Amino acid sequence: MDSERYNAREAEPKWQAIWDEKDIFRTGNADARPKYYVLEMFPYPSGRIHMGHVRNYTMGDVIARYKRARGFNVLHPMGWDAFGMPAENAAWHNKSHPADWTYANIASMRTQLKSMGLSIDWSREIATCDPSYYKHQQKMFLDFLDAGLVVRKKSKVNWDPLDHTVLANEQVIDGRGWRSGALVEQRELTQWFFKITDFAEELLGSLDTLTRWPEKVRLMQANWIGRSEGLGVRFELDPAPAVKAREIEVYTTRPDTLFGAKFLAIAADHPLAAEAARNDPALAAFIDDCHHGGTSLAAIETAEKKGYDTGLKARHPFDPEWKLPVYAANFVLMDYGTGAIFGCPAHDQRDLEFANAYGLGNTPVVCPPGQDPETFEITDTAYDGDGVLIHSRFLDGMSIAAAKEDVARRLEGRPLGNRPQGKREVQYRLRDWGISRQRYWGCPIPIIHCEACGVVPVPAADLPVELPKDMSFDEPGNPLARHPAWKHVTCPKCGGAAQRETDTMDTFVDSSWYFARFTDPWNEAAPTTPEMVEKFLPVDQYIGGIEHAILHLLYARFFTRAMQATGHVGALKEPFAGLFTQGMVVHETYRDQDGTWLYPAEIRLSVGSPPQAGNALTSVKSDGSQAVGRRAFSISTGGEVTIGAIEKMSKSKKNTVDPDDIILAFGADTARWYVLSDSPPERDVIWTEEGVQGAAKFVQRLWRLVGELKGLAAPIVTPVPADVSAEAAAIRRAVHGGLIKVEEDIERLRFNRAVAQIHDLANKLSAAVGDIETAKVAPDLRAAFREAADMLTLMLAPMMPHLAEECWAALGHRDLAAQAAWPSADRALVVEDTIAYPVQVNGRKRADLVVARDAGNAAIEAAALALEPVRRALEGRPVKKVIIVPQRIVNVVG
Ligand code: ANZ
Ligand code: ZN
Repeated sequence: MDSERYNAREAEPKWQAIWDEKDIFRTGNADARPKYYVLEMFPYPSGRIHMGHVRNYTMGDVIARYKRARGFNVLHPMGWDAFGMPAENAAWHNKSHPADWTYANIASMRTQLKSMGLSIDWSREIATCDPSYYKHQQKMFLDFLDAGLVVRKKSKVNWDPLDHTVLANEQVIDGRGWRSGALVEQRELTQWFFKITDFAEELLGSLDTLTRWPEKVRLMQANWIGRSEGLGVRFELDPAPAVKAREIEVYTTRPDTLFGAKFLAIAADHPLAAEAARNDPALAAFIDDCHHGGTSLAAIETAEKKGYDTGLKARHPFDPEWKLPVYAANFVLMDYGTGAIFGCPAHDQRDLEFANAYGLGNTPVVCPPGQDPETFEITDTAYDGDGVLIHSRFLDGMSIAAAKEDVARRLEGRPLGNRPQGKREVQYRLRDWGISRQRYWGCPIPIIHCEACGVVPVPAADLPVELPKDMSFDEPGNPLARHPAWKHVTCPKCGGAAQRETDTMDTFVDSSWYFARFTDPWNEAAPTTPEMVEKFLPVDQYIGGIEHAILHLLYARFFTRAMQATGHVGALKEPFAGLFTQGMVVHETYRDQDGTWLYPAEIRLSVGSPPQAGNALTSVKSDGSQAVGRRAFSISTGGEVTIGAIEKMSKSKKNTVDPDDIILAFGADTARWYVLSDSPPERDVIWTEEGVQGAAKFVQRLWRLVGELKGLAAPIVTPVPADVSAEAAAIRRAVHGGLIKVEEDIERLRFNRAVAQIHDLANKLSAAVGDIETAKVAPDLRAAFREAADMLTLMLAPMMPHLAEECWAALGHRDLAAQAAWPSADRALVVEDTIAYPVQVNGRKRADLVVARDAGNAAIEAAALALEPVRRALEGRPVKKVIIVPQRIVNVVG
């Protein structure tokens, strides 16, 4: 065995077929063992898997295999997030049908994933574009509607006038549609919304319970939900002929700065602005102008601050003689707070930019610590830090908190009309989730519009509302709305002619509950089987990219609550108990003399040190030339190629490697091993040719080592005798010590360290094997080698499952490594039998003392005093006292 090379290309498909045939990764819903649910974010079927998938799914698979070996009933399913724009775009370009395109992609990606040797229960596979999946989603939509969790309302959307479609905020680039390039308009459309805001407080509060989530992700969600505590303040308006209203209500989180107010501003869509614009064409034009450009917060925040003076005047709440101008302004959003603000330029950057543009001045009212109130000035940068109130009459000298409280109390206690002038309020940035998309390739919204009856839900018995197959994609806009027949139906209520809703659901809806469907994907009658949801959920370990930190993870948390309210998930609250966000796979870039990008497969490298992993992107110089003496040449022309920066693998820069090529050349185990090694899993890992070669070599080395161990080993099931020689004890200590560390590292998802432990153990065992003369291996040593070979193989198994099977079989086992129990480490073996004490003389450390762990105090004292450095330090003085702190330290007082 030790002379042959391990042939991954033969071994891997062989073992995959055996696992398949024995169906060993199927998870029993009736299995009574404790469950463990490990899930990687399911892929979009784009056509081919990429290295990011390889890393993601390998991590999940290591956990799945490890937990299975530890006796858990592991659920490790896979599915496809299969609706979405790319299929429709492909249909547009290739005249193919989105369904054909999608299912063909799924088939090839499934084959690819299988070639990685993932331990997945494929019997639970789901595709969100399948009517057998989306029918349940439609049912839940109707249940949510019944429960008041779905509403239909008007909202502002990004409208692309050329493509006739709504665009997501991400699809608006510099105010233009990403595909058409047309200037985007804001339109009011009636859309369907999920009422995620009903759960704002709950979604925020429960973040504290997610102790196994990255702090960063919890913070991002908290900011997104954006709870703010402030005051609603009503300002009296001077009577003006143009408008009927006599007041404006603003929302402020800084009532303490009221004496620094310089203006009021209302949103362009504020009813007052519309009213004032009736007699003011210039204001009307300004409002119209505000409707161009995106609706996203980012778009608004970066836009130049523009306003228009409405001519209205508002009275300061604490000084009726003090009149503030009222502007319509582009940076005030209608759907936050009251759609109106008072502007305090000294302490708010947006207000300052605005005031500087319109010559409104500023008065600082909070003085930073250490500044002189007489001279403190604001010019270009607003001050939003802590300090003491100044220029603020009765608030002068107060802290910000005290001033806020004082203003709130005064305004709450004072009527304006028949209500108090101020009211404490809590606001959230979170908005209801608009799910309507004017697209074909999504889950149809199960609604019928009838002239007589209005909005009518599709009866549950008529679900699914299936997408029509005969489609044409040759015009822009929503293909479903153009279909000649599909939308025409009879009203389920009155039997009259009616029309289907032609919008489909946002694809984020599809991914908001798939993890629950996996617990019982066979249930045809209902979306879930609540007992199974309660049995398997929450997901114990969820793994995916940080890019989903907010949307997907927040939507899924909302959906779980909505499903709970409608009886679909039992008592489940949070879907994901543990979350891990993995880093990217990055690679050098290559360019030839003409500046054309080249694939790694198109170049040949000359020797030199490859870039080091660890802190990937940050450690690379701006030109990317971090590696030393390394040169690259084009294989086709032989010309030298410039090695560029290390970046996220992307098709545009051609710095990708194809998982298929890697698996074909080196085997899946090598690819798996490599993506786990080198970098902590949350950091980026640099893919290099040298690195993958190194991993491939290590596979061969392990194979040889197990062969050598086998040559020296006792037959199977030879227990190691209780009393063994020092040599055998050392081997056992290395193996059991390594096992304990690998265990800890996998439990804590420190896969790179688990890999390093196995390297370390392999070195120790190679050394032990090298020292042996085969002829005279004593029985205890043979037993220790047997144990070492078996345990090393099982330790490898979660990471390199195919190699492990091959070794396991070669070692004479009849069962599968994938089904073997995790070896149990004997901790007693690892405890060293000696211990080192630092020895201090009068408080200064003078020496180290190595004694037997079980040495008594008298023996320790005698040994310590006999040490040469200790005697020297005592300089002949008598010893007054020796204090021994067991297992810790020896103190000599002299
Ligand atoms: C006066 C003030 C003075 C403000 C100051 C800030 C600093 P958060 O924390 O996000 O809730 N604001 C209120 N409604 C707005 C809207 N519809 N569009 C744009 N801005 C709006 O922010 C609340 C603050 O954002 C409010 O407090 C208000 O400006 C502004 F030194 O009021 B503040
Ligand atoms: Zn009707």
